[in-house]
Amino acid sequence: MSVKRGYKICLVGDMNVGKSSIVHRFVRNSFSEEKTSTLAAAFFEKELSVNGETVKMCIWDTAGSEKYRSLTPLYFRGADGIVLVYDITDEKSFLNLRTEWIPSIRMRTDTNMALVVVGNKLDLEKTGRVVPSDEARGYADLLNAIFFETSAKTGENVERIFTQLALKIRETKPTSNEENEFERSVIQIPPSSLNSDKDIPDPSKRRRAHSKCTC
Ligand SMILES: Nc1nc2c(ncn2[C@@H]2O[C@H](COP(=O)(O)OP(=O)(O)OP(=O)(O)O)[C@@H](O)[C@H]2O)c(=O)[nH]1
Ligand SMILES: [Mg+2]
Repeated sequence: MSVKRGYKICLVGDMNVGKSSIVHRFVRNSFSEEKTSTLAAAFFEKELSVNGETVKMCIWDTAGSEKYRSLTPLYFRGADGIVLVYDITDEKSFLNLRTEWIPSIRMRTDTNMALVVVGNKLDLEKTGRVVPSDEARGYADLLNAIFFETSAKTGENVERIFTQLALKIRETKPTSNEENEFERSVIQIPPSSLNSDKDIPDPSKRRRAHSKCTC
């Protein structure tokens, strides 16, 4: 089956909410209890079959750390879909979607951006939940976003984030990222930012390294 579309997806949210764990579960079907904070961003690819069509998901897993906050928009600009992650056991991470992440996204992307709100660490529901499902679902509805609660630890609902997002992108952008739109979403990092931290990956170089990616 040939790959026809590539969708650029970006995960954002506070530190430790489980963005990398969600991506690792989705791409490698693995999970680690260890805390390994992402430096700036990490890139992953995975093909998905959506309604009989193969779609390549090109995923930027960004860092939640304040240190990299000013760089995150460089990764979600030009994205086809954004996954906003909070931790159901950490109220601040949910409040920050409203006060920080959504305003930052709204300032820099078009209002039709396909969004998913994800409450992660569902396996801790019985002992640690502080964000009620209804409240988070209500907020997602206001944003016209898809809503899931997930556990990267058990894998619950993780794949559904990406399949539902791919379907939503296809509905809203039926011709998004065909081969001839390859250059559309090249990310430019200002040289001044690159000089400030050697750990920061240059997304445009990364894209060249993954030259088969169509997004
Ligand atoms: N119980 C439980 N722990 C999780 C889950 N997802 C992630 N964790 C743990 O939460 C911690 C942080 O996970 P990460 O995936 O590194 O979080 P992150 O959002 O990528 O963090 P930054 O890269 O710093 O922004 C790790 O110790 C994970 O093992 C989950 O679904 N359930
Ligand atoms: Mg991470």
